[in-house]
Amino acid sequence: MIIDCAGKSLDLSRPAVMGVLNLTPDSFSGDGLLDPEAACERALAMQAAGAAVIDVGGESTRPGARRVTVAEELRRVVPVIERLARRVAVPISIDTRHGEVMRAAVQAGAGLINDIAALREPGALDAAAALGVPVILTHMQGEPGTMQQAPRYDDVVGEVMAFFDQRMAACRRAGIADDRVLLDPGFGFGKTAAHNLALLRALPRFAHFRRPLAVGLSRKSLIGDLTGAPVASRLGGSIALAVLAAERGARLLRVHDVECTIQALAILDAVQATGGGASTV
Ligand code: PT1
Repeated sequence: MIIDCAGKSLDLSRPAVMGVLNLTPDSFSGDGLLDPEAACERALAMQAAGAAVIDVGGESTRPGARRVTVAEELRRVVPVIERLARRVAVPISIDTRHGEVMRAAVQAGAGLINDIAALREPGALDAAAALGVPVILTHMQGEPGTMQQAPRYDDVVGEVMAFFDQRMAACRRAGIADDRVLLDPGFGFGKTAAHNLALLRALPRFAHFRRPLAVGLSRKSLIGDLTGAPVASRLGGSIALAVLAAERGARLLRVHDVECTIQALAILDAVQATGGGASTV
């Protein structure tokens, strides 16, 4: 399964890694960057480590994060995307909820839209339809500012699946065909640890949609909930979750620690024996 990202290919026939490039001073993971040159160096390092996509974001969406203005978001992401488009070979995705930022980012060289609001913000659906690039639709209950106050579901897996049906239908009506869509259950977006674990266990059921599954688990509070580890010490949990998600069918893993995740996925690939090598012994 190869996804065309405005002329650059993203091969999802096996699990691939999306490297996080935060351009926010308030990133939850503590790696937020603002200087465009430093951001570009970091993107090149993630590409060299094996990232198949670089995900550029100018607005933090971690629990409790505050909105920034569209002007501020544009100021953070556009100069970096322009630079990356010239220097990075892999596709660039834009992590935004705002149609105006999607348009400017794709104009600057982004080839994939990563929207944690699943194109529900005013103008986002039309912008994505007009831009013609693939879109990641993520499930979120509530808003980043308040989503972790009291997440509640009768059936978290069923409700996320119903949400995907609704959003894919909205996309189709707007002119975004199914083959441009990736789906993401939105770990940590209005979910307790029990909800996140239920979704992880149920990931194989999402094959029902016949679309590539993206997941973001890296350094999230789920790991803190399960282990007590603070955000700066969650590499082990992040790797475990990446492998467990890939084993259950996730094809795009959004991570901070690209090199370690690629190494872990190589082990999974060998054990699953899809890569030749030891498989014929
Ligand atoms: C994600 C994701 C994302 N996560 C996609 N994009 C974030 N497609 C940003 C916590 O519980 O999962 N998928 N873009 C970051 N958001 C969070 C959410 C960060 C929850 C931290 C937590 O700690």
